[in-house]
Amino acid sequence: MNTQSTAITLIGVPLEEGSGRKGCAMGPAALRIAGIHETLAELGHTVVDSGDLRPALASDLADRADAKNLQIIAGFTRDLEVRTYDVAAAGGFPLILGGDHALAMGSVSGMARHAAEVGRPLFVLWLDAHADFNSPETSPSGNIHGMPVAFFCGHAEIAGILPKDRPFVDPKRVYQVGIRSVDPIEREQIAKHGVNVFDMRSIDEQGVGAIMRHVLRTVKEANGLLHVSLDVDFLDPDLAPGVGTTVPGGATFREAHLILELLSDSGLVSSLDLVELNPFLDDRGKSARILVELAASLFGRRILDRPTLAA
Ligand code: B3U
Ligand code: MN
Ligand code: MN
Repeated sequence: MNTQSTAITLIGVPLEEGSGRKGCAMGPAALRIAGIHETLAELGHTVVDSGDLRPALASDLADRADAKNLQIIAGFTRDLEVRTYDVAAAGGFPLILGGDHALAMGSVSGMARHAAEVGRPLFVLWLDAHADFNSPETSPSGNIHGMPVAFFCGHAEIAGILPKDRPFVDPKRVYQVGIRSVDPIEREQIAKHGVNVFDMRSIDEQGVGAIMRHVLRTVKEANGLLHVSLDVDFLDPDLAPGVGTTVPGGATFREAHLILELLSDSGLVSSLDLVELNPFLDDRGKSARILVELAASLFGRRILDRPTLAA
């Protein structure tokens, strides 16, 4: 990916109803103001901005207290699943501008449908302070942005959002990095289902280089596709304050860049979510700008040219 030109389609998802507070709906606008389109185009890629999703309410579903704003979120999920699938099936790279993390129910499900169609396994790299593996039964908040991983793995039963026959992601192909806030039942669930978790302690002990080389080797050996979902709260709050659920002790600027650079070198990444940016809580666009810088690292920006390190 670092040398070749990629056909990137930006998909704006102004969703905030999954997060329990307002502000993430301004995320796509802030990422555009921070120059996401221009930055990636300057790196030599073909970038098309397909605008923001404006889905209809899923009025066939009943709203419920244990999965808040279900009609709104299901509408976004359905539209984003189709949009993501269409871009990937046409050979493009879907880059989702969030929006809260509930949107990953749509983007990852769309990529899972594409992966199944081309006969390759889908892997997911979840860069987040949270495991997002709750279900309506286990969630302490009812906020759907804490449920997308369990949803796309088929373990959060929120019936009727997507067709019953959709493909699920195997939780053993989900790699979570940066985790430092997990609810008690969630902890049991991720262990039970075999999600691969590299918490902050793993990062401190092993370093992100070793972790990423392990993940990338696994994806490569399986000839997999890799979807990356980057939650702003993966980063340390000093670096990126523009998020509703800051958790101290997050990834540093250099750790985050190294991850994106190694992903870029691998050429394995098929799709990306940038999520949970809340411009209302940000400090003069700082967090939006960092997300754009990280996307630039994924799409080939380098301090210096260097030979690709063997995995
Ligand atoms: N695990 C908690 C909190 C949370 C999850 N994701 C975020 N916050 N951003 C929950 O409500 O599920
Ligand atoms: Mn998240
Ligand atoms: Mn999070």
